[in-house]
Amino acid sequence: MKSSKGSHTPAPELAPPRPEVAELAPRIWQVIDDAPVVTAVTHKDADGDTLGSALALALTLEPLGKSVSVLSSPPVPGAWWFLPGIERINREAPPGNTPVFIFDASDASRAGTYEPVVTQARVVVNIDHHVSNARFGTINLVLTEAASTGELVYDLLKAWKVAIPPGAASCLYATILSDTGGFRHDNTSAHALRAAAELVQLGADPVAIARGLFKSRPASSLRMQGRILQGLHYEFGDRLVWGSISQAGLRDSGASTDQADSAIDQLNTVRGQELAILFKEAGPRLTKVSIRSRDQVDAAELAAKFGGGGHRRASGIELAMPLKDAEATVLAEVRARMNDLA
Ligand SMILES: [Mn+2]
Repeated sequence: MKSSKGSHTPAPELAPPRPEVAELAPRIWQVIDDAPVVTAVTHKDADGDTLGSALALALTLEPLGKSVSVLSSPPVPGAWWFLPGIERINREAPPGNTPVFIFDASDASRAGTYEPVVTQARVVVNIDHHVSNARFGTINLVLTEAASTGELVYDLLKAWKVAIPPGAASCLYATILSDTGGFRHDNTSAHALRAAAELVQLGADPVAIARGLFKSRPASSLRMQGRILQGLHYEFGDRLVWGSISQAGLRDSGASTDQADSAIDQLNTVRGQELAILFKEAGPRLTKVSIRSRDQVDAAELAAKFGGGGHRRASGIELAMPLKDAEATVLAEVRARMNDLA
């Protein structure tokens, strides 16, 4: 038995990485083995998953003597200020001829401004969990059962048997917390929960990440939400809940249109509810519509009727119409469907 010097914390027992990841891991390591500089690219309109994945790679590889340039198409949303390492985003100009990792992006165009960095790279490692991923990389680590792309990055780091610093663990934990909506969406799996627990063992700070994700909204968001909630309409015995926010309403509450995006989740909290719909006036002739459904209505199919898209339980539409016309158009279709439900 080894003698312990001072306080010795035993290394935590970690579950093995997914076999699919373990199989690809040596090939991916080969790509960066003798590269002093690696580039990590996020998708545009960056979210917690793409940023957390890229930053975790950077924070893990740098102590191993590699320099990692993290690129994210501007403007990078300010909401992610709390992620460890966020200050390093876009600090350097895109370096030429390095291996490129891209995270949570279904195709190269999702890199936005940095699309050429991806398309012109010699080697691209594409790590993602979207069903729609186009397998555009030299190496494609794409597993749709992963709750977040960061979960795959975590498996990769485990397969490489590299030390994961606490900051990287926090970034990876944030990818899981944000992509599962705080462990509420239907991608909340035992694997995701186990990974989250392990990341906390490795030093991730769940309080700081939860505070950053859920307790750091500007007060104007709450004021705007108050206006939306006050004006809600309840139909079909509360099974349909809908509301809207006008440009004037946004101005009065001091909120921006993108702050309205999270309000839909407040509408989708009523017991026995089937559909939540939020109409946002984005301009005199432009209305953005957010849809959330539970079981009976396919939100993706409903949105597709109006040229929109998304998932079964969450979708969106952009209508080239004034707010009132957009409400009337979408609600006519919605009410017909609600009438058809049992
Ligand atoms: Mn994701």
